[in-house]
Amino acid sequence: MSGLNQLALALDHAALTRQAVAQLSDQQADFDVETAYAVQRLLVQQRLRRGARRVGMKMGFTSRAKMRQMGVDQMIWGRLTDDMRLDEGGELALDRYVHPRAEPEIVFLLKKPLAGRVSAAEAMASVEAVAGGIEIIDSRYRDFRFHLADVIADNASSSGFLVGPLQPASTDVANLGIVMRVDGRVVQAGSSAAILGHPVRSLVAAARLAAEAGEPLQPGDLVLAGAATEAVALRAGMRVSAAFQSLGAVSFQVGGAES
Ligand code: OOG
Ligand code: MG
Repeated sequence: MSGLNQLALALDHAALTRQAVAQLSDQQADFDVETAYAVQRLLVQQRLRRGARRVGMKMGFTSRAKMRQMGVDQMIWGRLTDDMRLDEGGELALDRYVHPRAEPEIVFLLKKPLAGRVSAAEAMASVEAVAGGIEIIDSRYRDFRFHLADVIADNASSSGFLVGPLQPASTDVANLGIVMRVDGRVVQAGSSAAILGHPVRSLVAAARLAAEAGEPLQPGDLVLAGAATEAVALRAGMRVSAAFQSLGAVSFQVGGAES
């Protein structure tokens, strides 16, 4: 366990100091997915010890666009904590990250526990509200490059998130147009259908994976279903927005114009 803790501490340190590190799989030949999730758990435990609170989970690589962009072909998940949440319309401090990117997300807010193998109907019955959102991802690895196990250990690149206006759970999220803009210019466009064919399938998978990890989804948890489009690299001064058909829009400003 202490070896895994060392790896978790190295990633935690990288995040705190904004200094990218080498991929763990470069240092350990047998670094596999199971080991990587154990490291992720220890990494997030560090943050919980510093006072952060668990608020849900994020799914990753649930769309072809994301898999293609990052060269990874398997679904992954990570843990969300309250200190990762940014205010809608607020400012992102660029110097808190290594090389952050933004991507549009469909967000589920749960009103009931959801655990194990559930149907899409059961999953939707546990949803309190849905929303459009933006995830800030930031790899702690050099050049934002990694193999599957590396990104899992790094909490699936998760770094921040914004949640747009909450909409009734009855809102149909099957095939919603999504447009991401930087300074008013369209930089990504897609459909929520790109997320496993329907974002609820991501919630179904989240329920199973969270239960398998012994941390079943709870009322009040947020679940990010995974981006439907590629992520966009953030630069000082950018105004980033994501508009979702039926769900409304969410935006933020990239601050910290360093010279
Ligand atoms: C990993 C995170 C993937 C998504 O929405 O697919 C993800 C990464 O791209 O670095 O959050
Ligand atoms: Mg994401």
